[in-house]
Amino acid sequence: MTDNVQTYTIDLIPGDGIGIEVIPPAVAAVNALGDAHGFRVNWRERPWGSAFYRAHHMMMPADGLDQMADGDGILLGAVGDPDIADTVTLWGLLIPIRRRFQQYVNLRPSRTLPGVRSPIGDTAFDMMIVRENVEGEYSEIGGRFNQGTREEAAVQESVFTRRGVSRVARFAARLAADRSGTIVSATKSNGILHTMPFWDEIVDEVGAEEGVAVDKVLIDALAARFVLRPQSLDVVVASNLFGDILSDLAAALAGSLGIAPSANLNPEREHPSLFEPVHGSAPDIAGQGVANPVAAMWAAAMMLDHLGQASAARELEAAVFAPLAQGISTRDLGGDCTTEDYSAHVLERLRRV
Ligand code: GGG
Repeated sequence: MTDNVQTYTIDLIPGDGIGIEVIPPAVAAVNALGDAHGFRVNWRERPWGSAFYRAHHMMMPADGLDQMADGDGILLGAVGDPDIADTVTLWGLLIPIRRRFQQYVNLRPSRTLPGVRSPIGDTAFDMMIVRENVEGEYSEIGGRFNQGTREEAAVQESVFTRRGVSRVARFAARLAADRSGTIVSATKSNGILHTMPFWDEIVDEVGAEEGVAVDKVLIDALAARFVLRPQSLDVVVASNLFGDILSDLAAALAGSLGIAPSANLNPEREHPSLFEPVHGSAPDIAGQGVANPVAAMWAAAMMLDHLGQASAARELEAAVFAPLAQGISTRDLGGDCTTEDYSAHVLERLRRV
């Protein structure tokens, strides 16, 4: 028998380390919201990652991407294992997903939250980092030469295309048009001779077309500005590598990497988008049950927004942040909650709404 309940198919990849610990509470929260808001999620469990690699010498099945192509989204925990090269784990799972599904925007919100102490004191900020996600410095072009000799060398090429830069800049500009009207663009066009001046030119063109101001800032000065004046930042657009670094910095300034979510978006919705905490597998705390579930739950809220369930997303955000405001937190934020304790507080709030 079929019913008319809106059903979403989501591929679930807990992955490695603390990913396996923070994804179940995110799923429980989405299921609870589905009951209240009249939607359902068909979770397709994908036990892919480093354990799969040990058994099969690959991070996911050869047809793994095909298996997910008809889904409405992907929720991922973390990728990385201390005994397997990061190049194998990342390039065997997360990066192929981002590329095949043209998830060219990696949207990383970062803001100070009530109850969370920032290492820079009381300065409140609220920014959106728009990271280019499928090209740039993350490239397969290059190689190692003359290995084992005194002439040993490594070459790594960056790839910036007009299409790639303009589409991510346009996403950032349209986001800024609804916010401060300015995009801050991370560059290094004084030292990087070809790609960064190209990036600057295109971001300027797109900014003018979209009617927003463009503030180009050298990445070194921008890193300092993140620490000294984060409140002066709203929408930041950056290349793959710069965006990755800046978003970890922003998360640390907001209080912890454990609270930073991200959405790997295919804005045209031709392919599934992927939602994940910014943090990795954290092998130093994996298996102890102390990981912070906030980032994974917030990422699930971003997924609900993308699916068109905005009111459920707002409810989830409110429930995830509320315990923090009452001084309830996990170890990374100075509290004593386990992952399970903190998740129970969130789920209790969702039940009360
Ligand atoms: N939560 C996803 C994860 O495990 N990320 C690990 C990582 O190193 N990502 C690198 C990247 O986003 O480029």
